[in-house]
Amino acid sequence: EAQRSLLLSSAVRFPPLEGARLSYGTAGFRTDASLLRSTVFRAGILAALRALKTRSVIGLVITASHNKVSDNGVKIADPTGEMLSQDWEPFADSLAAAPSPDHLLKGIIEFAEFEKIEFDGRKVEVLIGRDTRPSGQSLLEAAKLGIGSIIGAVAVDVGILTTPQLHWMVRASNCSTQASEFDYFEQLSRSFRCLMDLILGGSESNEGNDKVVVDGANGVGGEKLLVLKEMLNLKDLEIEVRNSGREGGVLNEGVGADFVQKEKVVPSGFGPQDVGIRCASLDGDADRLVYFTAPSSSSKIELVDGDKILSLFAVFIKEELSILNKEPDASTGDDYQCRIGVVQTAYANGASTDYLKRLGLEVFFTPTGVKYLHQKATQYDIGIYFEANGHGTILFSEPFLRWLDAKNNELSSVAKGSEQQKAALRLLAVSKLINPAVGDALSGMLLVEAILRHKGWSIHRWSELYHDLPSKQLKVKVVDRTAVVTANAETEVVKPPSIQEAINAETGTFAAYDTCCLKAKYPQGRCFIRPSGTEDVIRVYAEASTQDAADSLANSVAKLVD
Ligand code: NG1
Ligand code: ZN
Repeated sequence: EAQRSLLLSSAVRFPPLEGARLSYGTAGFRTDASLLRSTVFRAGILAALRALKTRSVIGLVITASHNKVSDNGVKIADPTGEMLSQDWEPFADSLAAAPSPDHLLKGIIEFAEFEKIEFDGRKVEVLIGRDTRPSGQSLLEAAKLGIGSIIGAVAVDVGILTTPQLHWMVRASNCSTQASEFDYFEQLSRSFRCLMDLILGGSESNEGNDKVVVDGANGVGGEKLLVLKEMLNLKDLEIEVRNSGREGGVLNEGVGADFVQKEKVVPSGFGPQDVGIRCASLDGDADRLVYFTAPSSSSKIELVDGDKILSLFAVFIKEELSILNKEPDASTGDDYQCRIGVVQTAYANGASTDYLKRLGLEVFFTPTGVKYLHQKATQYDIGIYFEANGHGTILFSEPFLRWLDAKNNELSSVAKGSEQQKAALRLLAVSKLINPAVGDALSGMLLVEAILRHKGWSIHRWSELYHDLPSKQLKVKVVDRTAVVTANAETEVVKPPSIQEAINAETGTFAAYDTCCLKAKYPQGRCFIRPSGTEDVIRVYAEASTQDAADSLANSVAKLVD
């Protein structure tokens, strides 16, 4: 009874949205910030219920990532730091859509009964983090009230954080006592220094390569990177941060990883003075990372995207594993069949997939959205996943890490200081450096920097791993994006039925007997469409052997959608 009246009294303060119906999409609820208060309040309730159900610390993140500064969003992190379990998403949608406080209350009671959630007053915590958006403060208050309206749930404001920091803290809170932001920085800097100590001896000279300039998207990432830099106190790597937000630029406007990856031009604040220098760009909440170099003449940058970061990680891990398994004299006999898997989406450049398969790796495709990639990656001993846009990480299975630890212990008595033991130590350091909860631009960047140093590679050498097929992305505004339904990791449209045929005809995917006499319309052409999970648009992706062909394929398919 007390629970009912508490809920009703706060719910009346957050009237539901008229008209706009939000759904818990690729990355939670996202829309114009002015429309979000009621949804964030309800997301607070959802997070509190999730905490009661799991009896664990849950996270609530207020961010709209790479979207414009006037947007905002809210998503929930589960006890492991992963995205909210998908079986709760329909409930999230119905909470957000409840037309009145009474409906809201009824929905909550029914769901709580169904999920056997007990309101026994035992204390559970929800950590709330937010990005630098000005709307964050008022949405934070709404989230707190939502959480506070569930008896037993306690809101903990952990301040302005990168999205991956919050996910990391939730995970850490549930398995250790060291779960503060300081502990996050400590862990990253300790494991990075450890990795650097293990590679410095063997690396070639790195002259001219000891600097990286980072675009912080005028968001939270630049500021946090400056803190990390202080803690790292590096002598052999200079990190310069631009667009940290201190200079007054607008979040994600002409800056940031999404802009750089989609437009393929330098972010503002970068220019001819940076030719030849390794540059990186974070997105607004620092869960995406891309690298690039500034062009000397043309306006297009050399882009090193998520696919190439994935490829670099895969090359490195594969090499370390083979060093670890290949020294017969020091071998301790107990081999472990380590399954490495790579997870991509349809947006992965075709050239990257070819390259990864040539390396002998198993490549798996999931729909867009890290919740799908992450889940698949957990099925391997070492699962490496990345979206082309730069969101990704590496997951290590518990059994593999236990084996690696034991192997390292054995090697330290029979082959101390050998390359084989160093390989074990390097892999262990990587597992501590990389964020196990979610893609993290800061930890990802440190790993890239360590691997480049280890291999003595410039960004150009890295970029030459393979050549991207030219590609083009467009978005088409539509009234109802849910009218398009896809299958096969989004590579095929199943509804409306005629569209896929039209796309095939446009791409030149003919029946086999045609190919001897007809030239394919677009050599190496590939094109797919899908509804965005974060915007009211249908996205079109095309790739082909030339930029003109990719542009024209994307344009003609976009016309089919309109
Ligand atoms: P949508 O709007 O569903 O395409 C975008 C990205 C996703 C993911 C989410 C979350 C592309 C093509 N899509 O999703 O990969 O990062 O935003 O931020 O980049
Ligand atoms: Zn992001």
